[in-house]
Amino acid sequence: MHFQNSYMSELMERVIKRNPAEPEFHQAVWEVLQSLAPVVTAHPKYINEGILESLVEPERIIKFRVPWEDDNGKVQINRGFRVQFSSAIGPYKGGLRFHPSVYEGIIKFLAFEQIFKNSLTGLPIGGGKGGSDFDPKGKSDNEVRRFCQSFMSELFKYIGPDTDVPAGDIGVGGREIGYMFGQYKRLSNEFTGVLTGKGLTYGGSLVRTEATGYGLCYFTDNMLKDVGKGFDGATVAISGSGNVAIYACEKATQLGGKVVTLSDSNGFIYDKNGVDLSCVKQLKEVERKRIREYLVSHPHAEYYEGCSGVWQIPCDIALPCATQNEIDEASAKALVKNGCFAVAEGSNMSSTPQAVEVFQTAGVLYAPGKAANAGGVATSALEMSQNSMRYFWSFEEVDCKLRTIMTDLYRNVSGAAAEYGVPGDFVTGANVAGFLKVADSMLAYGLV
Ligand code: NDP
Ligand code: 2IT
Repeated sequence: MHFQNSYMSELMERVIKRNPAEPEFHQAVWEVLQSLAPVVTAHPKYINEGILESLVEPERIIKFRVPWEDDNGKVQINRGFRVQFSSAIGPYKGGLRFHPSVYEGIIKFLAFEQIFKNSLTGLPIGGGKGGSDFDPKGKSDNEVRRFCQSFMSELFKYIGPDTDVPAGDIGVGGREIGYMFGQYKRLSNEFTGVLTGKGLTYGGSLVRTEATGYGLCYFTDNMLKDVGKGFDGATVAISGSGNVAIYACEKATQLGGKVVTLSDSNGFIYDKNGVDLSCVKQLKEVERKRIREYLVSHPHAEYYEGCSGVWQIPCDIALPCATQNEIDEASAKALVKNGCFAVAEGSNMSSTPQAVEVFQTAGVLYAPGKAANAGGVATSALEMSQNSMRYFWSFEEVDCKLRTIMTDLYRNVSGAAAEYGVPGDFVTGANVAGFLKVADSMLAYGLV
């Protein structure tokens, strides 16, 4: 983690010291600070007013015990978190992740990235994230319900439609949001848009389910068009087989691409004929089975154990949609060697810093998650708008707004990269454009 700028270097050291043993958070902060050096050099006010020191310190961290009873009557204890990182431009907004790997450092990195992502959407939403080390895998519906109700019994004290609006992320989909919304409504005696990703019968928005994956493809399509390319006829490798991966696969296919891979934490499938998405939806959304089961009805496809092998499959476009740091340097080199010309991140911080360097050095179009996957949270903000208006837009209306948001976002990011002398560097573009709106709001408030 080297910096040209000594102020940035000292700030990074301070972040590492004050947040020990949180490598994902350090990585996320480092990536932003190294992009911002030219901005603070041109505008010393951000340093003089302490904006960067404020920005790396969450406004509030909530950490709590979540007791629940399993189907055998045994008491289980998990940890719950909500990191309310920045409310500079709107209520804290960001998903909840339920996964055994969750600890404070993961939630902090996600909440930090969310500040810039949410700013890039152009909508009035601040940055937050939460979750638990609860593992929904293998749990019965009743166990998931008891966990979600207990989680919300504590979290409800700290959130609200104008304060903090959580949503889904890994391990949190429609079922979990339903249980949590029901519990919030009971405890607060209010029917408000306190969560997004709600079911369509109780205040959810059309397109929210599809939004992250669709938005990822809209962003990628804009990025490709700028260099005279497109999805049409391209071979696409996608990792993951959850919410983001499924709808990225759907839209990439609609745009003329052929998606040949999907994965889960056990392994990946390779279907050279193009993935049969209706089968994957049935397996993953309805039956909650493993991706290897795809071969039962598609025996011509191949299945390999382990996740990282998915990046060895030759492709033109790679869309990582599983989890952080899923593309390391070796995987990045394999992608480049096999002729991949574009990587756009559906997952947050999909690539290690070494992998990003490989892509940028090789001239691969590379879009970081905080820009490319912003369609999910943007549509959450549209859900909030509809809830505030007590109104409901059609699928076409929301999809059209999402498409416009992703096109504007791409232009904004690409314009900021060009303005700061690094055209095509979407990491710098996203960090700079996301930062300026938040930082200028903080300046307006005075001491923050
Ligand atoms: P889901 O829980 O629906 O799906 C997650 C997928 O990724 C599953 O296939 C899962 O496999 C796999 N996965 C999760 N953790 C790991 C791991 N440690 N190693 C390998 N594979 C793993 O989550 P989403 O699709 O919602 O989220 C995917 C990514 O997209 C995350 O990084 C999330 O932060 C990001 N994102 C999500 C948004 C949303 O709206 N949902 C918005 C923007 C970004 P398995 O089933 O085996 O665990
Ligand atoms: O990472 C993300 O942007 C999300 N998980 C979605 C957040 C949201 O509030 O919709």
